Formats: sequence, structure tokens, C-alpha cells
Amino acid sequence: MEYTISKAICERWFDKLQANLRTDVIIVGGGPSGLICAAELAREGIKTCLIEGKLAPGGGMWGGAMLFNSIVVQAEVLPILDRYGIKYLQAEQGLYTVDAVEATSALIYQAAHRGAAIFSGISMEDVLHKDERVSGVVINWTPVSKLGMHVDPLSLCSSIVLDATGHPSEVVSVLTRKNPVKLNLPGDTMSYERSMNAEAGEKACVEYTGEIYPGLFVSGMAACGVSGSNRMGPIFGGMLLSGVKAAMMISASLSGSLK
Ligand code: 48H
Repeated sequence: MEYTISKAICERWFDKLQANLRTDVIIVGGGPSGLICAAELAREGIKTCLIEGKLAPGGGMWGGAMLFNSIVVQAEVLPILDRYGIKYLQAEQGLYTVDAVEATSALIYQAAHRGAAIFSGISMEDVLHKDERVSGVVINWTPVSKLGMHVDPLSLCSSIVLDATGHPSEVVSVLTRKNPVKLNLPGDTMSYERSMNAEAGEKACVEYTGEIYPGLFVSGMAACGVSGSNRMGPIFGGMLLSGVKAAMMISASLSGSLK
């Protein structure tokens, strides 16, 4: 029996990896914006692969604020919560509270159930950059990089890459550190995240969601950071709206490139 268990797991996992060596979209980061983007794209039948460096996807949403695991959202996000079967309670001033565990697990479940391939414990360490376009990511096991082991990586190819890595905006950081590129951002370059201002941060994270370099989109906290916008604290409506907007833009871009 032990042999069969091991064989079944190895076969399934390698089938999944091989099927995702070339995809339509690679999402780096399984926080709220990356997960909802994956769920929306997968629902449309777009071949989507999500790479999460940690063991469990969910990013910064599990912990709410200071480990008080409730999050806050604005009224405009309620239709999204309804679509994902996530309950909410009214607070004040058009704000609502949501159980962080229910919300995070619902997003993970929908992304996986709708067919996005989720790989955890694997980190993006570089991008594929050819003919002035990002065309995939370079990956390695997170423990390999954490232990500083000198092990060469593998590459995954895709038409589009989404940087959904949150505060560190790791995909944009590595692209700009290694290549002399001009980004579609104020000042043509990557900026840095500004201090807390909930209203401004929520607005900017949706506004700056989009394609900032051929083949490379940003969402969520990464969109805030690279555009020099404010952080917003434990309000997550902007993250969800940003992920949904990223999915719509990516889908439009893919259908445009098929014409
Ligand atoms: C693979 C990686 C890599 C890598 C990172 O931080 P996240 O939750 O991202 P968002 O943008 O969807 O949500 C941001 C939100 O959680 C938040 O932090 C808010 C609202 N902060 C406000 C404030 O004021 O502080 O998730 C990013 C995910 C994480 O799970 C990382 O482990 C993962 O990306 N990740 N995965 N390869 N190189 N880098």
C-alpha cells in the first residue's frame, strides 16, 4: 500500500507540473489579490498557475490585524463576497467585517476548485525576459533558497505574469534590478510604498492595477508599492477589487493577442 500511495502522489504532482510548464497566466503570490484573480481567470477557462512561496496560500489575510483574525471591507465589495459565499456583518460608515479564516479559505477553495493549478512551497526567484517582454518565471523550492543551497532553478513559461507578491513586489523588483527597463508607471520606474492612509491606499491599489511592462501585470499591495502609493492597513476591499480588475485586464489582453 505504501508503494501505491507514494506512486499516486508522485504521478499526480509531476503531471500537474508538466501540464503547467507553459500556461496562459502565472500568478506569483497567493494572497487575496492573487487568489481572486486566479479564481476569476480559471472560471473563464484561462490556463492559470499560481506560485506561492509559503506552505499555505492566503498571504496577509489569515491574520487580520495584529492577529485579530477579522478583516474590514467596504460596501462596494459585497457583491464579490456574495459571489464567493463569504458572510459579512455591518459595522459603521459603510464598512463591514468579515471572518478572515472564512474569507481566505473561500478564495483558496474557489481558485483551486475552478481549476487554477496552485503550487506551494515554491518561490519565484527571477523572470524570463526576452525581446523586451516578461514571458515567464524562474522558480525554486523555498527551502532551497532559505538554506542558501546552490541549486539551479527551473523555468515556467506564460503569456502573462502577475506580480501579486504583496509589500515586497518581488517580480517587479527582480525585473528592474537585473534589466534596464522602463515601466508604465509615474516616472517610468518603480517607486516605494508610502505610510498608512486607508482611503488613498485603497483607491491607488485598484487604480494602479494593470500592465506595467509588456507581459507583466501588478495587483494588490504590489500595485500600491511600485506606484509609490500608501498602505491601507487591515481593510481588504481594495485587494479583492484589484484582483478582479487584474483578471479582467489579463483576459482582455489574452483575447486581444489571439485576434
Ligand atoms: C512566491 C511569493 C513570493 C515569491 C511573496 O501580501 P499578500 O497577502 O498580497 P496581496 O497584495 O494580495 O494582499 C496584501 C494584504 O495581505 C496586505 O498585506 C495588506 C492589505 N496590507 C496593508 C498594510 O498596510 O500592511 O500575499 C502575497 C503572497 C504571500 O503569500 C507571499 O508568501 C507570496 O505572495 N510571495 N510567492 N514567490 N518570490 N514573494
